[in-house]
Amino acid sequence: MSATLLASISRLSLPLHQQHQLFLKQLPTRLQPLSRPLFLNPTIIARHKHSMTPNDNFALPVPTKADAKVLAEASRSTNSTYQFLYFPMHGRGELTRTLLVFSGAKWEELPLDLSVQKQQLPFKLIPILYETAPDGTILELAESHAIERYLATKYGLYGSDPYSTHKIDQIYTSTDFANQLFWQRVRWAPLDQRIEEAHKFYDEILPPYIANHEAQLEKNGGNGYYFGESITLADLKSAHFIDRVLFMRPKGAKEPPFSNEKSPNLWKVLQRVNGHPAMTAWKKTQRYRDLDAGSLNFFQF
Ligand SMILES: N[C@@H](CCC(=O)N[C@@H](CS)C(=O)NCC(=O)O)C(=O)O
Repeated sequence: MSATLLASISRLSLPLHQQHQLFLKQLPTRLQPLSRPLFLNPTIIARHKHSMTPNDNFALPVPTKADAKVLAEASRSTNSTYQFLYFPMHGRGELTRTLLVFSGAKWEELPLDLSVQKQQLPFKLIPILYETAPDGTILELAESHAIERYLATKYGLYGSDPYSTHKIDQIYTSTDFANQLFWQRVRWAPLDQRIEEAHKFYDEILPPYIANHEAQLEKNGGNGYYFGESITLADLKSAHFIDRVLFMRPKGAKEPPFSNEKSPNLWKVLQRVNGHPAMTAWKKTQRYRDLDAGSLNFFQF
């Protein structure tokens, strides 16, 4: 038996978070620092194998082939169950997991092995969400933003008319733009430039973002919601962004300018979202902590 095979088998008998840590330790040093997007790095992908139990099989649900009416009907169900395929870290899966938690739906993670599963995925990328409606119809949902908007629509977090949906989408898109800059400039920065890049991000990118969003929130009375008196996709998106910027502060970097003093309205949004009972419970789970550890390890924070 080859040494590589032996190493893989012994890794599979470990709890998921330890498998992930081990996986990261085993990465060839030439791939570090991680300064290129994951999807450009097939060697990482091929080696990013892990499973929930040693006996997992990696077969994916088979989407139902049916006419549009049947699929449309299935998509209207608010009583569906879900299976989610993504890496054991937050990344592009974070908001989908949160939406599943908020919806109160039954959901689980699927074991991941892209070397087996990739070719079956519509865009050959994850995250992917499989929805099973009560009549057994299986829908395959791809592209993180499209999945998020789909779930938000289904569970009443995405406005009730085209204009209110558009207003929520403005916030979502504006925050997404800032978030993408955070990924490109800070998360993927070469390790020796990360603090400098983080400071530039805090000093140059965040102040106009904060000023604009504080003003938007002020229009709603500064009550900690972008719109009305309840959480929408806009609040979830911005709260996640702030949460990640605070969580993924490079060691040795100064504090990002998100606080009660520096961004009071955004801070309230963060408190509203993190203080929601579903979110509080989710953040306390071992799974959530494992995802935190997965993100920190993967990005070497
Ligand atoms: N636009 C896609 C991007 C998805 C994407 O880049 N996924 C990465 C992980 S975050 C992936 O699947 N990488 C695996 C690969 O490239 O083989 C989305 O938002 O869902």
